[in-house]
Amino acid sequence: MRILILGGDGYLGWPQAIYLSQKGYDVAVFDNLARRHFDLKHGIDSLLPIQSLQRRIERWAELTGKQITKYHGDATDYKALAHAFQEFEPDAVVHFAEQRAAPYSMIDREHAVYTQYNNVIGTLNVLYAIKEFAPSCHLVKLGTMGEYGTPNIDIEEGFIEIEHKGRRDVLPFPKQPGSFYHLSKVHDSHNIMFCCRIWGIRATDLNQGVVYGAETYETALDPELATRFDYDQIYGTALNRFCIQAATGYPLTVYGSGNQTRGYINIKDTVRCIELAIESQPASGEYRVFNQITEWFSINDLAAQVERVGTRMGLSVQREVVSNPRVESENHYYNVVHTRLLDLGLQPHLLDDAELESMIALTLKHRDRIDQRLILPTVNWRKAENEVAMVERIPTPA
Ligand code: NAD
Ligand code: USQ
Repeated sequence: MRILILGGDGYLGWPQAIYLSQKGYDVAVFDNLARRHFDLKHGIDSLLPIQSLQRRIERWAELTGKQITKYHGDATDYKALAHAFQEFEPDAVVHFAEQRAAPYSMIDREHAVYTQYNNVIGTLNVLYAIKEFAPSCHLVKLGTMGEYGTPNIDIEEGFIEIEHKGRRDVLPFPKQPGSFYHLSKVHDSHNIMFCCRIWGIRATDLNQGVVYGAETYETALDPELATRFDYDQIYGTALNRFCIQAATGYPLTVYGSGNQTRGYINIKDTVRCIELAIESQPASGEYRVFNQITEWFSINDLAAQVERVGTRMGLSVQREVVSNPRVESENHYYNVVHTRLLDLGLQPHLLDDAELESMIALTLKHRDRIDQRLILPTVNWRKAENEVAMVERIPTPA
């Protein structure tokens, strides 16, 4: 099968590309390098040194003899996307190519508009490209668990059966997202479901939880195959940040009460979930939703685990309560149905001490690259205009 990976230079897209290539799929990656531009502009960097996309692809070919096709393009540019679809003729397209940081989308109007334009228009273009050039191509789209928010009932897998005034229906699960970024995913989901209905497109919307981990089996084959590992206040996610904080003696940044609970998944499971989605193609016109998590934790649970493992490794790990910059429920019910990927054969890598130890050890190895000035959050959900300069003012690490 021919798989086109949009956003194939990112944290998840690159490991996905080499995972599928290793499995014998014919892979192409498409990316506008927006993340690399963001890093350059704001003086931030991945904890693990990463090679250019060109060099990564060359190194992969040197090591395995397998070729990956590269397209430099922007998903909001229909011509560029159309070219990739026409030339590569994908059987499935895996769509990672979005602005994915909630804090970024909450900086100010400009960043909110960029996020929603980039994500919603990019996805709309992908839907049109499938319709026009590859009508039987399966869209595997990265959604997010945050589309659902934190309702006081179990979160079902995309749909909920409702009885209302004596009548019954199965309807999309209510959405209560918590940032302009998470909202962009909700808008995408609606557009995808609509296009499945009107054009017969086949799609899988993967509502993925927070991903953690620095390596997959393929990226660990060679340092030049490493994927990015973000720890800054904009792109770094909770557990990844806690590991680098433990490694540098920075207090763990628990926002608010720390009782916020989220679904989590190891990056090694992400790549497998996408393969499972690709292998189990939906029918024409079918819109499927899978909840792509393997377990859930509160922020306090995560902090406690990092404290315990870090202390055992001889580190002095402390916790700091940071006034929550986000508007989010800090004490809430959380129970998520997530059986569809397990039914397809997912065997989860659950978070254990060995995994945490290897993440902390990896960050210790690259400790010199950590710039502590990037850690503390300055983007506040309550302000319409955060100082954009808060990112731009950060000096480039020496
Ligand atoms: P990332 O920022 O590391 O990678 C995204 C890639 O897409 C980048 O290489 C970027 O340059 C590219 N890109 C962005 N907009 C583009 C456009 N318009 N055209 C072409 N390329 C574009 O993010 P990631 O962590 O790899 O996330 C990938 C996807 O998975 C995103 O859609 C994200 O919302 C979703 N997701 C991520 C997580 C997580 O914890 N990382 C969790 C759930 C869902
Ligand atoms: N948090 C802390 N301390 C930190 C960072 C975060 O307490 O230093 C808290 C946040 O307040 C929030 C939770 O941790 O309650 C998760 O925040 P996060 O930054 O780890 O993740 P989030 O902003 O939700 O976004 C990430 C990815 C996004 C993906 C999403 C999955 O960046 O692309 O869509 O996880 S989900 O949350 O399930 O929607």
